[in-house]
Amino acid sequence: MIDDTICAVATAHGVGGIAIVRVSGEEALNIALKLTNKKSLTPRYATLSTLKDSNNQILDEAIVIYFKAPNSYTKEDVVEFQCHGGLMVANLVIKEILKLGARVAKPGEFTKRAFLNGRIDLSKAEATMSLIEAKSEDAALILARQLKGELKEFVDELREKLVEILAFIEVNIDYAEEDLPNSLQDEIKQKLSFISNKLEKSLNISKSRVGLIDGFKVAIVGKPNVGKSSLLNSLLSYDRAIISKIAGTTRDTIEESLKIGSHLVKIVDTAGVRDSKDDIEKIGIQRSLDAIKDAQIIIALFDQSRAVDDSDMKILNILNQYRDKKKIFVLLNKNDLESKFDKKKLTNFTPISTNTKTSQKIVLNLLKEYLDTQNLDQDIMLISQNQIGAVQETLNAIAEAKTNMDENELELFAFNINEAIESITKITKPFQRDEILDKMFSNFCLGK
Ligand SMILES: Nc1nc2c(ncn2[C@@H]2O[C@H](COP(=O)(O)OP(=O)(O)OP(=O)(O)O)[C@@H](O)[C@H]2O)c(=O)[nH]1
Ligand SMILES: [Mg+2]
Repeated sequence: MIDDTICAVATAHGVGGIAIVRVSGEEALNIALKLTNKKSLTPRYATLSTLKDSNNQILDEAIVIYFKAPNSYTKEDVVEFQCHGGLMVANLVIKEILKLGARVAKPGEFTKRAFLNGRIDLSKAEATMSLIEAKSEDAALILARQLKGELKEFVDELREKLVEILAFIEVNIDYAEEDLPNSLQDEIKQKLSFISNKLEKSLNISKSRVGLIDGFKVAIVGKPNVGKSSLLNSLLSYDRAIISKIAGTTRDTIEESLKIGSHLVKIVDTAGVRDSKDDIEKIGIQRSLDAIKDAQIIIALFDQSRAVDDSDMKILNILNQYRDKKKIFVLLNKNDLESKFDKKKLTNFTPISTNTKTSQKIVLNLLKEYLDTQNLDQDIMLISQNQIGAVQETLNAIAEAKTNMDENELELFAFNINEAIESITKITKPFQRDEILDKMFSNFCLGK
């Protein structure tokens, strides 16, 4: 039972026009009445009011709004004070509220209460948290859809199907003398495949599109001196990386963020990949390989003014290794110089001819075109490790259930389906211990 009253500044902690102080709990209204010196506050009405402390000292002129339980963010009585901006005034008001019996809220505690009081499910709570930190329009749009309950509906629908299967099988465990007829087994297995296909699809989409939320990683790779850093600089429109004609100039990966249309990308310039005996260069090259592994998009550069060599072939091997897993763009750079490069070596890829002067526009267009196709509205995205883990567990339980069905182990089958139901429910209503919830909600920001 939650019986204490919490308060916090709910707006960003910086300079701004207004600062909102939020109070939630049984004492919220009482505290507001004392601060405003009023007898009552009409729910959902904005009232301009002078806030005074117990010594009748004026703290601020504020807009006060009372949200009567259960029609509030937390389902408790909530009062919000829109104070004049800057933290000084808000802190004075908070100090007085503390004297009147509230305590300072922990990060995410308002949202935690909303969850515990059953106003939102966990998928919405997680979306709220991420939305606060959303860095791109893509992310904001996906999260807004989760806030509307899209993921919850998806989970509820699949959960219901699992519950039906469980109910059916439990009846049959009790009554069936013999094994389940094959036709029934097939029907159940089909239903399970329908569920696991849907889950697998959303898992794969979420993996391939993590970039929509966190920003896509784009790695610029190639052997030394092909013009990788020159490309980074032209994409960023400023001289971020050192460029020189000495091969091996970039020693460490350089990562910078860039907005392309509604998308956020992190561009990583890497050390040129070649066989090297230099210890530091070797570390740099290992980092280049790690960056390639991490990225969803690879821009591979080749220098067409030089003949293909072993280092180019090394890069080509790496590209072939990731061909099905990542989006790869191949650029034949330095096309302002005479060509000595044998294009036939680049089988499997369609190289685009560039030089430092033309590549900015070409690459930005390629990236934008590709990223625009990634934000498909109809797909259900998973946005957190909690959600991805829950779907993975559900899939494992369903796979085991199918095996047990094949072996006619109906008791075990029922056990697996139960597990699947519990796992998928973790996305919306986890039956987890307090400390796990505490950990999740403490990632929230203060006042939310
Ligand atoms: N002619 C010509 N020169 C270029 C072009 N792009 C880059 N260069 C030159 O090539 C040299 C190497 O460029 P960088 O951008 O430092 O190459 P890099 O791939 O980052 O090299 P490392 O950091 O050593 O791996 C510099 O002298 C650039 O001015 C191009 O399109 N045409
Ligand atoms: Mg470089």
